[in-house]
Amino acid sequence: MIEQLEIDRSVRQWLNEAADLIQTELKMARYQVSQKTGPTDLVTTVDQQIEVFFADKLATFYPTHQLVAEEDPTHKHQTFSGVTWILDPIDGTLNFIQQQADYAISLAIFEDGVGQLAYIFDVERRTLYSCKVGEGVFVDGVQVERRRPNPSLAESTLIMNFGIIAANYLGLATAGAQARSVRLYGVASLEMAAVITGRADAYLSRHLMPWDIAAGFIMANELGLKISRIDGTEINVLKSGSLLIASEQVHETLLHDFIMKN
Ligand code: 2AM
Ligand code: CA
Ligand code: CA
Ligand code: CA
Repeated sequence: MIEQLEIDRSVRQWLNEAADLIQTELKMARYQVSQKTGPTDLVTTVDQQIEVFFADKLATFYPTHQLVAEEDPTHKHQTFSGVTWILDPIDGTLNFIQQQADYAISLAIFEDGVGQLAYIFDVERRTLYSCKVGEGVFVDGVQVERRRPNPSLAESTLIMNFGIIAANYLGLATAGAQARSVRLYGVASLEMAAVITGRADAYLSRHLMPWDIAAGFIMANELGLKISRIDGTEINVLKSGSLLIASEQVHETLLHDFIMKN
């Protein structure tokens, strides 16, 4: 078994250092932006610096642990044996660049494929969502209730991507019109955190990567929330794909009354 307590202490310190680094770069406007696959797929020098920061920490303190992360092609380990850290150095890069808010560091630690530790750090708010498996999910040290409201669709707030809404993909925009409200933040980890803490009842996205979902996946399972692909199938965190995370009744309604019928 990994030393949960020791790793947790280190990670919390590193997240704070990383957040300081991000905010300093932002304040000094020192960072550069470049395109990856196209004009909406951007990376900044800060994304890369944060990934290097954690890669260096791992190499120094946990050299046998593997790193899976977004920006460096050498961080694309494909199996789950041993201890694997899954990192999104900045989730919500467009928000970081355009809004200087609503972006996060997302980090998950798996041992032989089993989630052990998870962190989503909302950098601008300095809000830390954290989970040691078996001990619950915490927001800045305050435990998230495991028992939660289980609202109907009509009483729910859904978070979904614009692509889903624009295409009425699988009837989900129709479902949104029947919900209480629809929101869209552009940062998958914090959108998952909204469902995890009960500020929203579902989040749906069509194309997410392992580092977008890994930390939220561990937290959702810890709380007994429903988490699957949009077609209801099981998630393999190391694979990219769609996401449907929701409280029980809304998950069921979206799946059976909309997704399966469209
Ligand atoms: P990123 O900022 O780390 O790239 C935006 O809706 C959310 O989806 C963000 O969390 C973003 O993560 C993620 N995402 C995953 N793949 C994406 C892609 N190809 N283009 C834009 N956002 C993507
Ligand atoms: Ca990206
Ligand atoms: Ca991301
Ligand atoms: Ca990212």
